[in-house]
Amino acid sequence: MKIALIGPPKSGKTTIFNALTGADHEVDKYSPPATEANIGIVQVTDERITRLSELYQPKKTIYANLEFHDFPGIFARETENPESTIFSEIKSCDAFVLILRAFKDEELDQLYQDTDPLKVLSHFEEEMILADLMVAEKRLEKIALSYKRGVKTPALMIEEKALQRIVSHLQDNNSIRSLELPDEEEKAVRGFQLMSAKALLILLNTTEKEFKQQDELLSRFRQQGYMAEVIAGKFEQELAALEADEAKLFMADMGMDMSIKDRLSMLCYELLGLISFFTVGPDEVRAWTITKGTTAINAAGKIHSDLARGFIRAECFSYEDLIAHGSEKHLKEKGLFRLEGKEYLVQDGDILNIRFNV
Ligand SMILES: Nc1nc2c(ncn2[C@@H]2O[C@H](COP(=O)(O)OP(=O)(O)OP(=O)(O)O)[C@@H](O)[C@H]2O)c(=O)[nH]1
Ligand SMILES: [Mg+2]
Repeated sequence: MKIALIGPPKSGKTTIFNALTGADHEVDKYSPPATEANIGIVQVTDERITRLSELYQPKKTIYANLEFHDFPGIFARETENPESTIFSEIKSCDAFVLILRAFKDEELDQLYQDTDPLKVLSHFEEEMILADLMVAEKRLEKIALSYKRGVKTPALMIEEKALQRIVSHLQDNNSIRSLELPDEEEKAVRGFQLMSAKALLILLNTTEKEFKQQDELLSRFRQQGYMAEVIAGKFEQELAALEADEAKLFMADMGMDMSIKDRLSMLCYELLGLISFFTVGPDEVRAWTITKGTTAINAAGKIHSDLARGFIRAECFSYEDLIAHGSEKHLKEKGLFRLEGKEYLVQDGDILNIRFNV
């Protein structure tokens, strides 16, 4: 999963990225916008994998991971081109974390007029809606042209219907996040990677002093239906540079019970409706990330396309049961070792072994 850190200039994106990944990219009030994104992979802490690894003693243990992309500030300049490489990279991410500045800084206030996080959010929503409108209208024109040339396929007609719904939704100033499309229409337009359709988490970046004073602002965002959280970016970056024990003391002082890495991973899982299933064995214990509601055959396809193609059955038991009963042998005796078919909906913590034949 690719998560984009986006926001207006100087809201603290790179500071937070550094804290998350342990990187040391320059953070500076006056530096011009970077020309490309910083990319970092964050391993998703999961005690269950640690326990499984102790149990199976595999050669390799692989945790799930999230890929964070730290983009330069956007939507601050008239001359920005929503068709530029940066924007297509942003659109290729699965979800957006919008970082808004909620710390005081007189110099930054002077450089950037809009400082009210609520206003900045509506500005972002407007810009994303405009960018999506451009894409959808352009495509509709192309479809109309095809019709004129006598090409009018059922697939094009479905796409046209979806785009017309999208355009009218956007013209009413709504983001696509709030539009429910029938499955086939949704599939027809998925490739456009519309910005206002992406899952969005708002992170208010503030100082350690003001960390506990953001409740009112947070609830305003939440009332509008957004998922919103607060973070002390600079403080987190300083924490990341400390020894673990020392960092824990500072965190306890602030009433923080999770590292930024664990907290953001958890939030992204929640935001995207993600869960994990596991594969175990003497070679490898591994976590796989899927969305809630994924069928056994699609989960098998995550591991390898052959496993989906030749899918016969999934041998399945739950992590909880394994820990409660101690071994696969005991699970079998208790009847907790199941065989599931293609359409079984994989649950968080399922341990799967796919039987297949190609
Ligand atoms: N006081 C305070 N300053 C911060 C905080 N987070 C970032 N800053 C400062 O804000 C300035 C910009 O931080 P960056 O992390 O580079 O911001 P950015 O969003 O990556 O900036 P661009 O990529 O240029 O848009 C730096 O001088 C940081 O030290 C914070 O939580 N508190
Ligand atoms: Mg930056």
